[in-house]
Amino acid sequence: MTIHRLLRAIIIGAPGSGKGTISTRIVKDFDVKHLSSGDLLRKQVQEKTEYGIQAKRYMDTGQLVPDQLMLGLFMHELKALNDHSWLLDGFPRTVEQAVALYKSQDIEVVLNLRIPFEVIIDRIKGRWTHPGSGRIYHVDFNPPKVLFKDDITGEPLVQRDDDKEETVKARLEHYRRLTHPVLQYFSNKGLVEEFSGTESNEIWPHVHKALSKIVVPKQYTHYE
Ligand code: G5P
Ligand code: MG
Repeated sequence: MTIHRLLRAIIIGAPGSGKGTISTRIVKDFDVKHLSSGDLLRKQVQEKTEYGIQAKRYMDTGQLVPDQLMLGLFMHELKALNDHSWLLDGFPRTVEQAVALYKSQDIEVVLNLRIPFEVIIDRIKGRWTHPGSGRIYHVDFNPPKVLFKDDITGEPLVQRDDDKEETVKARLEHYRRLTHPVLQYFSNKGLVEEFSGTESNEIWPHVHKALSKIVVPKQYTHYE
């Protein structure tokens, strides 16, 4: 008999490193809920909530949203996933966020995607997203079946407001300055697994293997 464990995982990487892309594959193969801080914020912006109105001006210039705002929003959403396995994408992004999370949750693994910065700008230029679901496409790497239309709903795809080249450069700089220390923090606790490469397809089997050591993939649980 297989013992079911809850997975508590974090995926970290620079803007455009493939966090969303790899997360989609993890959710497909493992019984885990994906919580993306960027998707959560974009939903608040779209719905013009108080959080969304405050967050938008930071997001549009590539800055991080202040910790207090982010912690209030994200930790509330996380509470709703108490009985589930989860994968956090884009959170924590500062040491203050990491400390708050670590104090309240048992983290099992931090997946760090190490992609050369040169590759990133090109990836982001070609990204199109479906705002309703957060589904991600890329004109070459992962094109939609019909150009600029979501595969599932047929609704129009959009480019993110913060995907302009200047804003991407600012996001990369904030990543370097504020998120590298988060990796150091988790590294000191022995939680970080590194995945280096230039292609998500090349990185994915290694991520799959690392997670399979912690929890059983979906396809195997069917036969119990
Ligand atoms: P987000 O939304 O967390 P970022 O900047 O961390 O945004 P982003 O841009 O969402 O990260 P990603 O998820 O790492 O990137 O990458 P992705 O979308 O999967 O892949 C990028 C593109 O490359 C896609 O088109 C994909 O199809 C393509 N691609 C993937 N793999 C390959 C490949 O192998 N080859 C090729 N050719 N293409 C590929 O945060 C946004 C903002 O929200 C705020 C901040 O303002 C932030 O800037 N925010 C926070 N602020 C404070 N604290 C937090 N915790 C915050 N979280 C978000
Ligand atoms: Mg993303």
